[in-house]
Amino acid sequence: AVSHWCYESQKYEDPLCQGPREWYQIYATCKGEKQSPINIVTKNVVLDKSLNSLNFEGYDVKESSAWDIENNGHTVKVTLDTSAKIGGGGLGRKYKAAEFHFHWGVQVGQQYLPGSEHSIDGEKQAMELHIVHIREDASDIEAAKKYANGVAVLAFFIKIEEENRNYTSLISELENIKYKGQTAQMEPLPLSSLIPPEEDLGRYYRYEGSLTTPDCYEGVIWTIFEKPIALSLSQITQFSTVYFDGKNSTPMAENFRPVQFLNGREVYRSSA
Ligand code: SG7
Ligand code: ZN
Repeated sequence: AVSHWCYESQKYEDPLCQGPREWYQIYATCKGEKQSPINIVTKNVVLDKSLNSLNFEGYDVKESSAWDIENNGHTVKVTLDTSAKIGGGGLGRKYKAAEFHFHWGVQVGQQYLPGSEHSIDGEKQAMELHIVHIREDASDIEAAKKYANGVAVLAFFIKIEEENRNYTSLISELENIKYKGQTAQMEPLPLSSLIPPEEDLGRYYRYEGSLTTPDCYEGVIWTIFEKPIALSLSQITQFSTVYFDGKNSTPMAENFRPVQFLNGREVYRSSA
């Protein structure tokens, strides 16, 4: 069989799959010089006063058509109709929201081993939400990848705290997409309900990186917010009730790429 990419956590089940350290064998860009995720070392971060607050357009609006939520064998992903947009914040142009998905860790006994992709001063969080945006003039992600800076991802850490009722309906769909390739329809939510209130967003970090999955396209403007989203531990552990593949496969967990070298890149921070 043709080899396929996987996360380290899948290698027990599928020893021949290509883990993060081997992705480059099938996707050469994955060994590029501008890869993601990274560890953000706060003492090296450069304050950039031109990084003003982002403008969120349509983030408060509920999309008119149902959301498709999918288990794509790597994550849980919701496809968006690109009516929500971001601009400002030093982005240079507007980007429209195409999809969002999550990366998470694993529960071991009483502990939750964090599964965020980015880290700050070596510290990872339980989960990370990625809202993937594409250039306004691109028809889809594939078209956006033809440009430099074709994609802008907003990243939010998710911390173990109190229950977040805004996530109830999304998490309740997970039982309908247990296996790879399954999709379900759900009532749309305003994107703003899934992230911290705009007035609490505070500081963000900015750097130039890549997609964190193959093909590892380099041309992603990353924005990483310091202010985390809160979910309860029981909400977080429900993400691992879906599987990487079919019945009897490994529960989806630790679906993150390890941090990559900066290779001289600067990481900037906003003043707010
Ligand atoms: C997830 O992460 C998916 C991918 C996404 C990838 O595996 O949500 O999305 C699709 C459309 O399959 O890839 C092109 C793209 O957005 C990488 O996204 S990430 O760098 O934000 N983690
Ligand atoms: Zn992601």
